[in-house]
Amino acid sequence: MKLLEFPHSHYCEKARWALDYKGITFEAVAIMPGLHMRTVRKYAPHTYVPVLLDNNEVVQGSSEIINYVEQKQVLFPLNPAGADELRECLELERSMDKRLGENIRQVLYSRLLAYPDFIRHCFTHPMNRSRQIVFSLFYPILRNKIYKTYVVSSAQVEQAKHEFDVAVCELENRLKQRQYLLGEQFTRADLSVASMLSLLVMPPEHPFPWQEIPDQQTKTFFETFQDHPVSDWVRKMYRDHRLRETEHPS
Ligand SMILES: N[C@@H](CCC(=O)N[C@@H](CS)C(=O)NCC(=O)O)C(=O)O
Repeated sequence: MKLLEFPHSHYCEKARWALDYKGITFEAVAIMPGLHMRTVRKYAPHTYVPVLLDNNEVVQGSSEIINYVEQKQVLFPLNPAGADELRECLELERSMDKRLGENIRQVLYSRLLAYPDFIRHCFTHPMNRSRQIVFSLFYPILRNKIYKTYVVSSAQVEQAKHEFDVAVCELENRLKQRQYLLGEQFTRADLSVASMLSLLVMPPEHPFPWQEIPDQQTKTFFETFQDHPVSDWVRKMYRDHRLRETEHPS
């Protein structure tokens, strides 16, 4: 089984975590941004990753990958048992993927695209040297494209920051009296939310080697978030549930 990915993407982390949690062995394959469109479109209708390739099956998107592994491996369920809880869980996942995931991506790219070496590391650290050189050569074009797609304007970045803060505040309130987002058990909602916030918190169990943040404003934003109760919760989710395949109780 192969997972086509951008290593630092929080949506890819969500898919990796689900696969690891289920004890499913897979090979993560980092693909070149820009050229990824052709690679991914060979298999799937849209251009985004993660994409899971399992013999003839192609599954695109982090939530779809969770649906797929949930059917393939019924042990260690990520869906809650009841129909109402499942509905609520899926809605929370969908909403937080957008409100946390899309907004934090916009905020981070708005600052970090100015640091080519840092961005090269994010996309290409598992690739060989020649592919890293290709990345650097094409970076000016790629930077433009990422900016237009994900950053857009400083007004929209401000809006993204606001929406992100509101979503985090909601999570903080929700987690005041409980350990998990729904019920008494770890579910895909916890896995998704913790993944969406993983870049900010960088728990030690996260498999991506993050480099020192090169931008002071972003660094301060990261530092401020470290003491947040939601950060503590993300660290706990990773500590307790980010099992690797080899660590799974059989
Ligand atoms: N809804 C999708 C979103 C995935 C997504 O936005 N992936 C981004 C990387 S963070 C991507 O591949 N962008 C490139 C593209 O869309 O061509 C999911 O949950 O997997």
